[in-house]
Amino acid sequence: MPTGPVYVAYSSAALDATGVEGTIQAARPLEMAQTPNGATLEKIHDALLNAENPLVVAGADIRAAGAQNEMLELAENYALPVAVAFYDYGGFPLAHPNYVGMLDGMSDKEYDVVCCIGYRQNTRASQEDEKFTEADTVIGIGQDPAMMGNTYALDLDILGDVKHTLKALNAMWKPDHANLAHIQKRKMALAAQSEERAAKQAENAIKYAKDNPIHPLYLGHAMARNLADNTMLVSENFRAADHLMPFGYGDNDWSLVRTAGGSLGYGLGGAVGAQLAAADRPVVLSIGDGGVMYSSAGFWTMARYSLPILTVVWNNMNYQTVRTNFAAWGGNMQDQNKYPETFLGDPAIDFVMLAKSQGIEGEHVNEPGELDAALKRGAAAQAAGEPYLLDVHITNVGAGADSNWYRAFGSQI
Ligand SMILES: Cc1ncc(C[n+]2csc(CCOP(=O)(O)OP(=O)(O)O)c2C)c(N)n1
Repeated sequence: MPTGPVYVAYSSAALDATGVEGTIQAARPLEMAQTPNGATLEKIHDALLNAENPLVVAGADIRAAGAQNEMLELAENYALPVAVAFYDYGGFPLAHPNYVGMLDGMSDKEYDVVCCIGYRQNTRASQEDEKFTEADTVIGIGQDPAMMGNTYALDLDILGDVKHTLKALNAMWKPDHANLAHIQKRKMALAAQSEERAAKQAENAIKYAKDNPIHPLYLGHAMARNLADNTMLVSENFRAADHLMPFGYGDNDWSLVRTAGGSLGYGLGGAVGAQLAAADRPVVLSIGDGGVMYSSAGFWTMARYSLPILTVVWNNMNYQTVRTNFAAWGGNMQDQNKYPETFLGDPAIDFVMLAKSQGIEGEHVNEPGELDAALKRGAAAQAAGEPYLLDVHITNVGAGADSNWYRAFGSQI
């Protein structure tokens, strides 16, 4: 299945050539074989139906194939718990009862049947990354050979258009199956865990509402409730609160753009690209203060081309991810509560001025009580066709959150 973006390269000679005419021909996508092997489908159907403790991991191929409805039908019929890939919270509707979490944040061990759909089991090229070691049957379905290949062996697999495969699988479902006791039990367990997570999140939204400085989870909740329907969120914000955003498959739901890995620097360019590609959708850039500084020249591009992107800077004056990783490693840094090169204050960077210097209006948000109104102003500016920036001052959380030490030039720790 062809995917974008398309990279076009010209030789120097071609760039210098004059009077040359090229034609880009409009074409339909290549037709992909539609009929998966019946015997394999049969085995996948049996495995999913009879599993004691199944799990589906929903990856990028589902959206690439436009197979969201087929995915929902499969999950709902077979009462399958669905996890998403590494920080890929846009991979499945988060409010759906079958959603169970991000795979990297939960155990991958207690499942007997695991069905990976456009999901690669090994993303870090290390042995520790081997997943589902206790499963009897690991199934792989997907159309992207790069996603399916060069990873651990599969027991059952179909390389082919995800939409066709899921459609064929769904056709094997018989209404009677719904009466099976273990399917009903699975359904009830899924509804219960989903309600529990929603209740916990609602509780947190209230619990952190008054924290001052603003708690990052509270900022996440405030964004989810104040920003526009159908938002396309470009997230360069690893430890933030993407899991609280209303991502889903529906027209009013949000969708997520982020890298598959963890390299910083794509945020502003990614938001510019997203807005150019989806001119009629509200684009919000959710980015850490550290992340902004990798690509801050992109504000000028937003202003120059009137791209109505709302940027929310999660300003904790820290490389918090690095600090907490240092702490998790243990040793001297943790013992002394001193984390080199992670405190970004002194002087504090003023992101409102940074944006203003490039032609974008914005404001600081310091108080939790100001947050809703500020986000609404941001959304209104966006709706009026203007880029806008909110520099939201949030608190640090996790190990070393109280440390604002930094090493003087030339000194030892
Ligand atoms: C190009 C690149 N350089 C360095 C890193 C290492 N790194 C990972 S997270 C991070 C800090 C990000 O800080 P910020 O955007 O403020 O988010 P926070 O961790 O505070 O939530 C850094 C430097 C990286 N991921 N990519």
